[in-house]
Amino acid sequence: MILIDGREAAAKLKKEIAREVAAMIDSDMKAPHLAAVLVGDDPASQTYVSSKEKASRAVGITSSIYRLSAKTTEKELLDLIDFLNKDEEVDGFIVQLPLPNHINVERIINAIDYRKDVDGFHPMNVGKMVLGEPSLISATPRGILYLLETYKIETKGKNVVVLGRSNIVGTPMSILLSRKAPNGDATVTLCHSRTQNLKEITLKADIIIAAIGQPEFLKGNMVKEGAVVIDVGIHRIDDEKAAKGYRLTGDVDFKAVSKKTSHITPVPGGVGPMTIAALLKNTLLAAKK
Ligand code: L34
Repeated sequence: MILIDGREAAAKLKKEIAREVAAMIDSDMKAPHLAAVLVGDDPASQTYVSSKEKASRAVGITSSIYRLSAKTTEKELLDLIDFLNKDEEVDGFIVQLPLPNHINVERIINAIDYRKDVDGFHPMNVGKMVLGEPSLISATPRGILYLLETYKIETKGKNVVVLGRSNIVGTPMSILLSRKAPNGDATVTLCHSRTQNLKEITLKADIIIAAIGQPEFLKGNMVKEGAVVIDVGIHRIDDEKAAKGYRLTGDVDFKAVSKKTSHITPVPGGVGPMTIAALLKNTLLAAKK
């Protein structure tokens, strides 16, 4: 069993990004600038946004964070988006999800200038992605493609099962893997909460992408011998024995599933760091446009 090291793969990608940023600065361009908007005080979101800031700085990307209270109105958030759309200093920005319930996520995403939408969530980027046109691609699926490439995992002609149909991960992942492309050409089955006989389907998969949002959902008896498993889930489980009072687990029962896989991603240290590296890559692309 090969453990896919997301931290190592992310470090490699970040090194390439740092080189490109340095070259931009050498040719008298300004450094790319990524802004992040964080609404409320969800502890996990705070961790992810701080990691994004740290990673940006480490590769020479300028970073700024707009921290807003959980009581921020939709109008106030839309005004900030309008400001960031117009701010010539900012090449790309994200609005960290989830947002408080009183804010309509679609309306927020639609308000972002798609050229600055480094999350790749705007309908224009999603549409271009579906059509195979150059676009900003959602960071988590993009990061997973990098992981598969790095570990030379062939997708062409393989049976891939994607668990979960979210706009951010499951849906774009299923489209990207089925595209006519070097890291696509797979036969993809997208499974979700209404899927019947799930186990029969997952047992046929050469590659399983678990993005269903339920801790340890994928069990050992659902995976065939020699499969590749990518765990997108990240859950904080209360644990008195852990230093932080919680431990992290994914959507995969790692202990049982890893006994069967040829390759598997851990949580933490798998997909998470790649999401951040892919976001930096998108920021670089947005800055170069
Ligand atoms: N707008 N919202 C927007 N864009 C995104 O791309 C995200 N996502 C998801 C949640 N909301 C978002 C993230 O940033 C998930 N996500 C994310 C990013 C980084 C990590 C996990 C999720 C990460 O760094 N994970 C570490 C462990 C972090 C910890 O200690 O909690 C890991 O090794 O998996």
